[in-house]
Amino acid sequence: MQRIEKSFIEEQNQRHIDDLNKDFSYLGEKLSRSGIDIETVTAAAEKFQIAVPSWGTGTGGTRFARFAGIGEPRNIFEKLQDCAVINDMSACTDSVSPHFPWDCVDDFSELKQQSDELGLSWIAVNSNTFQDQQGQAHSYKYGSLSHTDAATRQQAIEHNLDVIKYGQALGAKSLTVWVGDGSNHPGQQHFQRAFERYLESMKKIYAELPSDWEMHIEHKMFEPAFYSTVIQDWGSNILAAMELGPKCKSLVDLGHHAPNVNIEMIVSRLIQFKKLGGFHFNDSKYGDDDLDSGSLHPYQQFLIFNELVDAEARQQEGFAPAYMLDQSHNVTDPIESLINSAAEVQRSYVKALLIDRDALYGHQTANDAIMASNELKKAFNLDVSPILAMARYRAGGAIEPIATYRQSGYRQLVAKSRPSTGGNTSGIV
Ligand code: PSV
Ligand code: MN
Repeated sequence: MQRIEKSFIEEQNQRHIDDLNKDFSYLGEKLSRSGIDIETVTAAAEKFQIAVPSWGTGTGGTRFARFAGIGEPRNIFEKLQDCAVINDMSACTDSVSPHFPWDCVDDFSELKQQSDELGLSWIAVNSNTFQDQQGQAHSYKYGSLSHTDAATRQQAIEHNLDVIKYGQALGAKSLTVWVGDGSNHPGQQHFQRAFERYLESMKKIYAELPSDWEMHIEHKMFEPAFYSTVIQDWGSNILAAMELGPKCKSLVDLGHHAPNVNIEMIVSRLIQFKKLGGFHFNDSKYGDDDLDSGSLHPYQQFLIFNELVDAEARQQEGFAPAYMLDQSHNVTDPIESLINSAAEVQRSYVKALLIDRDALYGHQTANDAIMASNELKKAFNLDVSPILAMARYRAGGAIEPIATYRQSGYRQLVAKSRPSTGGNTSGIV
């Protein structure tokens, strides 16, 4: 199986290591003046991991068109191969989140064996009741878990139970449920009844959850339904999670809120009530754009990590969110976007670690708004790239991941054995 050889990565690293050592020691000296030990921060950066979505490795598209890239993965085995390359470069993406039935295989033990060999694990299996699958008896056109028809709801429940089984075979520990259920016309759906039916279905799935598993509910304001969605916002989400029980938590996809919503405050609320299950990181300008993490709103991402690191520092009970990317790469090589995005999320984490929390709490207590804001800005404005590069280098990754990946010629090599998937289809992945 095509990989980028360790020796090649090392060879490329040798070209950058002297510069990195200089930048790292300069930054270390600068941070030490603020009482921060760069080694402690670098060790934390090395531990940081974020999962890659299997569906993000293929070129994405919109409902208008999809323009295929070369050498796109055609199945979960090839997606996994690309995920290994992403992890070899970034050294912070050692797990993959699969989506079913997209990633269904006949033999899950073969898939597990391949992921083990590649040093990758599985996290958060995703069910799909927002599309009809070939040969299924009942259509999801008017909903799935909240459908008015009991047989359709039952079919959606059974699919989720199957997904749990696939996840168990792969060693995953959580199920993420996002439904496209909702309505396009005022009056089309009885809000309360639809939510009741959803809860009734979810209770049946929750009851079958393995004892060491969690269930994560993902809310989304619109799309594919454009007037209302059953799990529209974090309010409906946390209500459902509370109704279902302690193993059910909320998952925050950054692109699933109204513009300008204060996502970091939602994150704080979920942390406080032990309901933060995980994240789908991405960036957006208008809606669920699924752009690369940190490409538009790095400060917002940093403010979210301010909340996360604060919870970590306070050792908040029940705090262990799963970090995942969920993006659609329409004009870039998905491998490059995923490497960059993982590093951008890691960057937000590292910057949040630099915040002087005692000073911040002091400014908050003294109601000193300017100093509180400056305390955050001080950390945000620091360029922590040498810490990220050193963490990668020490973990066996690439100091310059994009350059190394391009230099390896991986995409051109796999293109030889992966025929084009075709460009003229529309499609959201
Ligand atoms: C829905 O927009 C979503 O964010 C959910 O996480 C889905 O599983 C994924 O995208 C599908 O692309
Ligand atoms: Mn998502």
